[in-house]
Amino acid sequence: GRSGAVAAVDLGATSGRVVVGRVDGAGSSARVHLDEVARFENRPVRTLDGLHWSVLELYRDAVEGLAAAARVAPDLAGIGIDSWAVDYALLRGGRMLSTPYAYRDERTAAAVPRVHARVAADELYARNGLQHLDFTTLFQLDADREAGVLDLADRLLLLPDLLAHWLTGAEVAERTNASTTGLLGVGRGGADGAGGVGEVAGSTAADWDRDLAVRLGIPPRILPPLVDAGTELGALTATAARGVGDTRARVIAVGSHDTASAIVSVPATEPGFAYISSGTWSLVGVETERPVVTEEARRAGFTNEGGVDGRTRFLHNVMGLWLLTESLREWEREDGGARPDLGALLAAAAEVPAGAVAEFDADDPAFTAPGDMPVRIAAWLTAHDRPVPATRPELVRSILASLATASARAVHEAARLSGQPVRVVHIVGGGSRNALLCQLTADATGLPVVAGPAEATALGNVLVQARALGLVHGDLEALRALVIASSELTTYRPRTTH
Ligand code: LFR
Repeated sequence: GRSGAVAAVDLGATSGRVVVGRVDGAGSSARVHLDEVARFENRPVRTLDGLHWSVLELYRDAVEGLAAAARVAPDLAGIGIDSWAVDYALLRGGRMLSTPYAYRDERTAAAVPRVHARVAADELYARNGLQHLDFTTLFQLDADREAGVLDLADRLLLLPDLLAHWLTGAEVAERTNASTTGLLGVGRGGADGAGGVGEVAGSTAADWDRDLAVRLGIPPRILPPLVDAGTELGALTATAARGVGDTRARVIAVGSHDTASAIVSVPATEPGFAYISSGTWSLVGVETERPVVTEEARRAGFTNEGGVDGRTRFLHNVMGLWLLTESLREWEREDGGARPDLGALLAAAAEVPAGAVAEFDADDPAFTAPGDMPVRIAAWLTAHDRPVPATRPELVRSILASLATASARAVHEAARLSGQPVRVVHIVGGGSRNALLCQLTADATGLPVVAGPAEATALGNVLVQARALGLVHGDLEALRALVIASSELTTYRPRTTH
C-alpha cells in the first residue's frame, strides 16, 4: 500500500500537542504508531471583559509543532486539527474582530433566558438535539449580538476551522464541531443511505438551521459552508509554509470536535458498548445510527452530537477531571507554587475505604466556572448535609467516586433512552490512565471497563486523515480494528464487595 505520515494538532483545554501518526504494514498486520513531537500549554487569559483563549499563541505553538512534525516526517502528507467544541472567532474581511472567549466565561448566564424567551428549550431540542449547556455557541452568540459585535461580523469560524483557515485560507465549518453550536439541524442522522466510507448522503447530512439563526438575531451570512470529516481543505499558503517549512502536506478536515475524534478510536467492533471519553470532561454515552430526540432524552440532559461518518454521539456531559485539575491548581497556589504530587495523592486516595467519604453531584453546573474548586465542593457537601473530606486524598477520592457515580448513571440512562443494551464500558482518553477512576467506574456501573487508548483523540484525528489519503481503508469498524491491534488495553472487573 501507500506509505506516509500525518500530523494531528490536538488542542485541549489545558494543553495542546502535535502528534505524528504513521501506518505500517497492510491488511490485518497493519498497525498505527503515534509519536508526540510537540506539547505546549494552553492557559486562558482573564481580561476586563472576560475569560479568553490566547488563540494567537495556540496558532504559533501549533505551527512550531507542525514544523517539528515536518522535520521528523519528510513524507508528511496530511495535517488535521481538533479542539474542544463550541468556541469560535468572529471575522470581518478576514480580520479577527476580537479575542475569542473561553466557554467557561460567565457572560452567557444572562444570554440563556433571552434566547429561551425567543425559542423555548423544548423547541430548541427538537431542532438541534443538544443537551442544555449554558456555553453552547448560540448562547455565546447572543451575548455578541447584545454587545453589537454580530453586526460587524461576516464570518464565524470554530477554533479548529480558524487554525485551518490561517494555514490554508479555506473558510469552512467541519460538521462534527458545527453540531455543537446549536445552529445545526439535528436532521435524521447520516448513517442510513450513506453511500461509501466517509461519505454522508447529501439528503440526510445535517445543515445549518438558518431559520433558527434568523429568529435569534444571528445573521446567517456568518455561517460558513459545511464539510464532512475527511474533506481535503488545501495546501499551506505561502505565509504558513514559511512557518511550517518544506512540506507537501495538505490540511484535511478531521472530526474537529475532539470528542468526535476520540470516539473514532473506541476499541470496539461489536454493538453493545458505552464509552466514556475521559479528560477535562467525561463524555458518557453510546453511538447510534440516528438521533434520539425524545422529551425523556431532553430531560435527562442527553445530547445528539454529530459523529464521523454520520454516526450520532448520544451522550451526556459529566464534569470530568476538571474537578481534579482545578483542585490541584488551587493546592499549588496554596503551597506557594509547588506542584502537588498527583501520583502520591492518587495512591493515598486508593487507600481510603469505599464509602468512607461523601459524594457530591458531579453533574452540578456550580462546578463549571474556574477557581476555588475544593471550597466549592465543600460548600456543596455542607449545603446537602454531608461531611466534608478532611484531607486532600479524601477529597480526591470523593471527586473520583462522584465522577464514577455520575458516569454510571449516564451509561445506564444512555442504554435506556437509546434502547441499546450496554455490556461493556470503554474509557478512552487521559482518564483511562487513572486506575482508581477506572476501577470505581467498573464498580459503579457493575460492568467490565476496558481502559485505553489514552491518546484516543490524536489517534482518531490521524485515522480519519490516513483514510482520506488512502493509507487505510474501510468503515469506522475497520478503523477501530486497527486501534485494537495497535493499543494496549486494560480490563477492570466490577468488585462485588465494597
Ligand atoms: C471535551 C469537549 C466536550 C465539550 C466541551 C466544551 O474536550 O469538547 O465534548 O462539551 O469540551 O467544548
